[in-house]
Parts: sequence; C-alpha cells; structure tokens
Amino acid sequence: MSSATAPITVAPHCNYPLRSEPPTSNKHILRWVDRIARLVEPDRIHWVDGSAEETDALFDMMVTKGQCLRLNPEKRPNSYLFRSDPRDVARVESRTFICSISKDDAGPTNHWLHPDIMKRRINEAARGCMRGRTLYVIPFSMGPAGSPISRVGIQLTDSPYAVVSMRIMTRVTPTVWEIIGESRDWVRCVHSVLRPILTETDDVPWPCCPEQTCIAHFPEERTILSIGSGYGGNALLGKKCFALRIAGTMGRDEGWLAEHMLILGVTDPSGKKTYITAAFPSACGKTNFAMMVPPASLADKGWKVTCVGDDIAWIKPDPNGRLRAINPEAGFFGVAPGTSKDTNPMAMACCARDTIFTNVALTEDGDVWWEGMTKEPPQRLIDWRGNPWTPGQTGPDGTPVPSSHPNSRFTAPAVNCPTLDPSWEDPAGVEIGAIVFGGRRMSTIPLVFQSFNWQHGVYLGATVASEQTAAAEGKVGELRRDPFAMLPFCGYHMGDYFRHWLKMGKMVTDPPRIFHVNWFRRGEDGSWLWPGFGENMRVLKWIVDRVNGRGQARETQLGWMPRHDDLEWEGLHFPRERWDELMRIDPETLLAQTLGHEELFLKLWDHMPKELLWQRDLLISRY
Ligand code: SAT
Ligand code: MN
Repeated sequence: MSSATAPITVAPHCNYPLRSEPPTSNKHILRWVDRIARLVEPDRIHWVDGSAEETDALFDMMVTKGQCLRLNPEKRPNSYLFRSDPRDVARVESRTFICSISKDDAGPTNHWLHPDIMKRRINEAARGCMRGRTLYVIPFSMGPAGSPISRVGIQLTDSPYAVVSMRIMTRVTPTVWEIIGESRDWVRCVHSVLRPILTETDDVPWPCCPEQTCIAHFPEERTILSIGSGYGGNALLGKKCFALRIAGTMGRDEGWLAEHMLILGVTDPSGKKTYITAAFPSACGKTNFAMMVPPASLADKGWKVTCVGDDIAWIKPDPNGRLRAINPEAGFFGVAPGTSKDTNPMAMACCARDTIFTNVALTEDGDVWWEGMTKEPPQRLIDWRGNPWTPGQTGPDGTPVPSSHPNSRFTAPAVNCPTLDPSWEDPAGVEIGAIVFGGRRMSTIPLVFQSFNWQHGVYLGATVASEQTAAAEGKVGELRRDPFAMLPFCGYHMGDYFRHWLKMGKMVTDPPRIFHVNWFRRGEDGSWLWPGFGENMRVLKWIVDRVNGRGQARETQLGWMPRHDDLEWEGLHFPRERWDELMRIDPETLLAQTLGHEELFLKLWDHMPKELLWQRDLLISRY
C-alpha cells in the first residue's frame, strides 16, 4: 500500500492534515482495508476521526470543487446544499440484494444472488474505481458508543458526502477502534460511487454510475458492498443496510429485533412516561409523528411528547421481562417537502443549522426552500437541478414542476431537536409500552384499533399495507403490502421474520400492547376525515391510557376500538357523524382485503408460521 503513505492536504487553502496513518493496529482491519485498496487503487487513504476540523476541511474541499454550496451562515449556520445527479435520487430496491449462501434464506421478497457471483461482479466493476481519488475509512457506532445494545461498523467510501453525512447520522469516533480492539467484530461496509464514464476526475458535482448501481448484503459475513449510487440509504451504509438488513439477521440469531420504527415518549399529567415505537412505510409521516407537538388543550393538561428516534429501533428483552429499545442513529434523514412550521416545527428547528440539504431549492438570499415550507413560494428560486425556477412553472407536458425533488432530504443532528428525550442516549434503552403499526390507506381502515393479543398484533404488523410514496422508485399511489414496513429492509426470509416476532412475544413476561393506526382515511367526497399532525395526540393519549389500564374500548371484528367518548375532544370540534365515518367497519370490503393477505401468505407459504394462518381464520370468522 505504498500509495497510502504520502502526506495529504484537502484543499490548497485548508491546512487540516488528512491522515494516512492507520489509528489501529488490528491486523484484520489493516488486511481488509489493504485488500480493498488493492482492488480500487485510491491515490490516498484517509482514516476519518469525526472531528469538527476534519468535517470543515471536507466541506471546504467540496465547496471548492463545486460539489456543494455553503448556505448563508446568517440564515442557516454551518449548513450546505447538495444537488444529486437526477438519476440518483432515492433508494434503488430493484438493485438491492440479499446474498445469503442459500437462496431460501433470502426468501421471495428479496432479490438474491449467490455471494460468490455477486462479489465477482462487484469486484469487476470496482477494479481501479478510486484511481486519482481518496478512500475514506469511517469508524462508526450504531447506538451510543460502548452500549451493550450498540454495534460498530467501518465504512470504506470514496464519497466525501457520505463521510459528512455518516458523521451526522451515526457516531463517528476513534473510540470505535478501541471497541473493536484486536477482534473481528465489526460490520464491513464498502461503498463506491464508481467512476463516472468519460470523466477523468471526480470534479463532477455528483459522481455516480446509475447503470451499475448495486447494493449487496452478505448476512453470513456481516458485510455490505454498495456501488454506483451516492444517495441516502444506498450510500450511508449504517442506516438501512446495516441498522435494518444486517442487524435484523444479527437479531434473529441473538434474540432481538431491528425494526423500521420511530421511538417516542409520552408523558401524562401524572408525570408517568410511556415509550412507544411505531412502524410506518417510508415517508408516511414518521418523522412528524416522532416529533409531534400536542395541541394546546392537551399540553395545558400536562401531556408531553419527546423524541428518541424517527426511523430505526433496536429492541431487546431486558432481565425484567420487558422490551427495551435504542435508536441506533444520531441524526434525522428527513423528507423535506411538506415540512413546515405548521406540520413539524420540531423538524424545522432540527434543520435550522448544522444541516446537509440534498435536492431542495435555493433562495436568492442563500437559504433553502421546498414545496410546503411556506404557503407562498418565493418569487425566484434555483431549483434542485440548479435551474432558475418561478412559482407555477410547468414542464413540457404542462404539468407543474416542483422546485425541490419529492424525495429531497435534510440530514440533521438529533441534538438539534428541541423535544429530544433526555434518555435518548441511555445505553440501556427505554422500556416499550406500546407498538403501533400504520400505513397510508385512503379507504377501509379505521383511525385506530388495538390488537386482542401479541399474536394478533403480529398479524397486524404482517399485513401492513400502504399507498406508494416517492422514497423509492415505483408507481406513486399503488397499494403495496409492506409487512412491518420492512418489505425493502428485511435481510432474511419474511416468513422466518414473522416467526421471530412471535417468538419475541414469548421471550418477555410483559409484552407491549400492539395498535394499528391510519391517519389517511378519506370521506366520500375525497377529503381527509382526520386532521392528523398534532391532533394525532388524541389517539396517542388513548393508546397510553389503554397501556396503563385506564382507556375504554369496545370489541369489534378488527380489535378493540375507542368510542367517540373515549377520546379527549377538548379544543377540537369533531362531530360524531364524522367519527362514525372515520371508524366505520365494512365487513364486505374488509373480507375482500383479506384476499390481499392471502396473496402475501401464499408467497411465503413454506416458511409461514401457523399462528398467523390461524389469526387469519379467526379474523374471517369474526365478520
Ligand atoms: O434513503 S433512505 O433509505 O435512507 C430513506 C428512506 O428511503 O426511507
Ligand atoms: Mn425509513
């Protein structure tokens, strides 16, 4: 690795020395980095330390190269705007693979390729791909460094954008070298944007190779190889790749859960706090829910919501027979459009500073804007592709062109969140009282109901469905079954995953209560029946009351449902007729929907736990 020894500087005007000397003597790590470096042939290797000086130097370099813009420090201190290649704007599920040794372990909901074949393909694509550029080595911890629930990883990448993003989203710290010590116990993450064809240097604003994009997971080796894309979950390998797909496999083997769930705390007027995790498919308002601000009428009575995490929960049984959860992340990778002082004031506070924006619009005074941020759009913007934009602009086919990409994002540190829960970094995690599942459903599914028991709750999780959004490629609006909101993130056979969930209920003596919510039901006239956002607190209050043995409910075919009187209505006029429409159960439509469950179950048939088939029969028998 002779090329790795020359001293390095980032930009001419920047004197922060990039380190090429490894800060660890672990021979497994050194050999692994050396092996990858021989394949990708970088000009230099930089061992990331996560310091502020290093980050500043990287931003300086990217600003100089025209890869990002520094926003007006008076409007957005310490914040930057990136514009991605328009072909690289979301996760790419069609190119995401679980490369377990046996195809059967990946199951029918994942793309699979034999690990040897996949590695050969990726090696071919990656040979010499980092020539002329820097290979960054990022040590990171998912969860508080040193917590027994946390796990560490090392990401190799040629994307400085990935480095600065990982520093917000995970704990990038030299402590990771101490945690690993001389062991082999870390998750191996290798990422390259590859070499854009016909480009001699990486001075293109957003290097990527969409035609070669491939995100491959090797669960047996705890390894992730990702090439071609620089965006979100494709490139920040600590997030969906590690914290869900690989950690899910670890959890299956070790007796815990890695879930696509937010975690929030609800404090009631007596001061008791109940923690809740909730799973919704991508871009279904999870971040809004996690940072909810209760309406004044409830806040005045002492109801309070605090945020532990907005996307991922690692859940483990504790010695007292309860489930406890940590948020393995350290930041929020939130969808920007639709976020405003009205819809999510806490998220607006999160991204007020120290934030990376991707694919949003730029204002004339060097700040950012996106659809929905304010009622009136600014008169002149530079859109996410870097072109001038004015309100009402339409494309060649006459349809409106948004200034920001629908999947544009803010990457903001968790500590910016004004309602961050004081226990968010508790190494022991927080005790979970309730688990909530939900989807975006225009019809049929009522606002809220509670499962009869754990197994019924697992059935509710297994049959979650949602109308498609822009977070992944696919047709917007189509109903897609998304078990536990984990369809794109389950790293092994979905039927085995259901079985693991059933088993987890038996591993604890006091399992959380399980609920299903739907904020998105529409009336006959097509308008939303439920106001959503802060008003969801009324549903949350009922859930917390149920968990603590106070809330009233009636038994229905679907589960336990609140009556109009069982919710707190002070401060909101919500007529009983509207409530009846919102909560209506139409046995015929619901029965027809069960056929959709059947379709999924048949697909997973040879791994389907019998308990869920019986749950389906019980459901049918109740109609
Ligand atoms: O791009 S991410 O996978 O990190 C976000 C999402 O799609 O949910
Ligand atoms: Mn997500």
